[in-house]
Amino acid sequence: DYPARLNAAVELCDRLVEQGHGERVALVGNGRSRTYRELVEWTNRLAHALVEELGVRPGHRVLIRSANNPALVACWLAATKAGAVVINTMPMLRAGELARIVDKAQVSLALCDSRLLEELEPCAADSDVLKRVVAFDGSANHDAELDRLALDKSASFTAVPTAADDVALLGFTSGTTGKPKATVHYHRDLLIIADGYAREVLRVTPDDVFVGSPPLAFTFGLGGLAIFPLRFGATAVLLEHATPPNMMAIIREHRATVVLTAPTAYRAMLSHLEEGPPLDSLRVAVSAGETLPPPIYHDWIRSTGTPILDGIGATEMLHIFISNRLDDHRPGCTGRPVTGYQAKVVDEAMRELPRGEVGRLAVRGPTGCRYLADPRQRNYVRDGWNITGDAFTQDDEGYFHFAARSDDMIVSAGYNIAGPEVEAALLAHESVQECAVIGAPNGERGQIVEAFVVLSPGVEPDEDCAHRLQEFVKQTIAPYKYPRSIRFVEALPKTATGKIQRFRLRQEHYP
Ligand code: 3SK
Repeated sequence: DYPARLNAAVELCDRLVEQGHGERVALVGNGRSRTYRELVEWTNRLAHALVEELGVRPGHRVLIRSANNPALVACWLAATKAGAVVINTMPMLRAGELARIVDKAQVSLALCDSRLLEELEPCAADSDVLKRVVAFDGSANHDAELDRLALDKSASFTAVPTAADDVALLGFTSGTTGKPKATVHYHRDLLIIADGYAREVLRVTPDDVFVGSPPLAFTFGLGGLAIFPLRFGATAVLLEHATPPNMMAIIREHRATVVLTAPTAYRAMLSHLEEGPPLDSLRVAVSAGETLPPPIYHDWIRSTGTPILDGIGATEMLHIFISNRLDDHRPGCTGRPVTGYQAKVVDEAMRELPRGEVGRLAVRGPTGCRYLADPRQRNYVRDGWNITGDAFTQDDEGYFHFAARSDDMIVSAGYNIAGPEVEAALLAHESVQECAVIGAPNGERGQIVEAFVVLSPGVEPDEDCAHRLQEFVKQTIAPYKYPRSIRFVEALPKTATGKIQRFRLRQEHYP
């Protein structure tokens, strides 16, 4: 239950000071720590600058462009306090991609880390809607335009008393298909994901220290590295370059308790684990974005002694809606719905399938799914259920198991083969660093399983190796699933958030 009027930014910083957390560290990044009290004062000065100097009014769309750092969080909270609708964007986006976002979201003001102006300025020059780009200093020196505008402003600010269901955030998703959609989220939604998933599944307390790799521009990162710690008076350590070695260094230095990242990064961390002291401050690892292969699940628990919780989320739903639990986690299993969410496995006609059968995963819950002015709403949302792009099964005990992205299901000689299952089998081989499996057209079998494999350092990409991997897969899963074709590649195509884009492999190799 939330009051009819609430401003999420107030609940995520001012409220914590009222609750006595004022002197606790809220954010660490770029060599500095900020307490909750400092964060409130910082966001209030910025909010004054936004309203008084830059003319921000409730409902205005404000784009933020930055890597993960405290200044980004401060700008997001300040714009939210001013009643604006925020669009956080990935630092690696190019002018053309930014232009599509500006246009779709009707962005009138952009706040940009001064180191990232290059791609945004041409986009603003060509835009009819984007009136102003204002730089802030993400590196904590505070000498960019926005910092100067905020400098002499009051440290108190009365936040706009937004309604709980006023729009606070637009999350852009390209999914794995490459056609971006904007998803609409209310002030209330930002609190629901903390009061649901973070409280129930992660059991966050003020003593927690969060670290991780997802960009704050991706709602996985915004939730996991800003909303969750701030809601509970905990600490977030923000890294502009969250490589696996950097994350490990931060876990050790700041005694981090919660880490959030994707399976590939866990795999990389595991391979460096021996090189330093144990990661013994951790109490939980969150894996999402891609399904967690069982070998990584087992190795992580064996090597660190901490649970690794696989879960599935979506920008459409804001955050994770099915998850394993601290006291109930299983390999190769995505878990059960987070309280407040319902999930089912359906066929094309939205009929619920019997347990054990593979179908489309549908989810509904308090945080989604609403697309901004997009005719695809009709395809993806039916009777309030969001039809995800994933194929799942539900077992007799009610647990959900990932089968494939719906478009990753391979049909070969009448067999339905889930590409990710073959990937998991390949990944269990020490020679395989990363891989992606697609269906390749084949005259005889309709499709054959084809694997694109990035080999571990030092392994020769020859026929012998391909043969070894094929035999290994046949020994691991049903032999008909083995990759009849293996291509060795240097890297795999990925989205900005690190999801493997199998559709691009299909397009490139089988146009
Ligand atoms: O897995 C995802 O794609 C995701 C998206 C948004 C929020 C959280 C997650 C895990």
